[in-house]
Amino acid sequence: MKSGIVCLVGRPNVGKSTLLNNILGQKVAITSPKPQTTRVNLEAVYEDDRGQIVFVDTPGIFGKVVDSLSKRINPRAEQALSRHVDVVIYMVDHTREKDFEENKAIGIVRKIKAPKILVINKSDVRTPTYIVQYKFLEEEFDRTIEISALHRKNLNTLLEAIFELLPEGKPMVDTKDMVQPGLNIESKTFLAEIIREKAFLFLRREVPYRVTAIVDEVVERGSGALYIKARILTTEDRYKAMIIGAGGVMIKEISMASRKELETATSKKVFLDLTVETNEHWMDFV
Ligand SMILES: Nc1nc2c(ncn2[C@@H]2O[C@H](COP(=O)(O)OP(=O)(O)OP(=O)(O)O)[C@@H](O)[C@H]2O)c(=O)[nH]1
Ligand SMILES: [Mg+2]
Repeated sequence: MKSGIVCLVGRPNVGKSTLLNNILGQKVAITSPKPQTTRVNLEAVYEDDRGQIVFVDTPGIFGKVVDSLSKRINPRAEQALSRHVDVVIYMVDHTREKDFEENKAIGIVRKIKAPKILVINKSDVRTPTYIVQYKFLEEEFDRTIEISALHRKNLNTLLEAIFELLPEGKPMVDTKDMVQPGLNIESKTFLAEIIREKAFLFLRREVPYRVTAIVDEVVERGSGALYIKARILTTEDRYKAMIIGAGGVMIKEISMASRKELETATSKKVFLDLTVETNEHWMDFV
């Protein structure tokens, strides 16, 4: 059987986390239309009768590192690649021009010796397209595959290619005792990520980059329902006011959307107690 570590890298927003979720057939990573949604390297295990793949989803490689959050996040893709990796998936979005940021990401990938697959994502979108700019990269890669991560197009072809390039070996992770699909994060962190995804969705401009979410308590009530106590942390009082919104409309929207998805994720009825707090140091713990 085949087994190994497959690292997903690329610019922000190309669809890395969407691909991971749709290969696993289960949401493990949050996604959003805003760049730098993923903040930490996330591992998740895929298994079938061909073997086992440990996928590592990484934060998008940002061109201009301006604020302290992206300074912390940006080196993480490179850190994931500096560990042992069996196959690198370099994902590009053909609907965006190949610019300075892309070249920076390519420079990082070029240094890696492992077999590489160029994945051209968002094939469901016809225009605009800059696919010609990306086709030039083909010769540097072992395979080039066009997919639509969102619409699950060509994912089997991609999996075939990954298994071909992976070495023969024993499974690296014992998923028997783990909650499928063998995520490397705790369940409270996973639930907090769902809340952060909804904050990302509703908040505008720089505010999504000034927030994080923490789950403090998960208690199962007698009725089988879950009581979840969580906080959204932000750096300044003025952001706190925006997150709460006039008459509390914004926090209500974030809470409602979060609760709905927390119920799907846990298959339980959820009571969510969500508050907003100013804490200028939260970035130190991300
Ligand atoms: N049309 C289309 N949109 C896609 C496709 N794949 C992903 N997207 C969208 O692209 C946006 C970014 O997706 P993510 O999966 O969060 O991207 P990412 O590469 O993980 O981004 P970072 O975590 O910020 O690095 C989301 O709005 C997705 O719905 C696709 O195949 N087609
Ligand atoms: Mg992501």
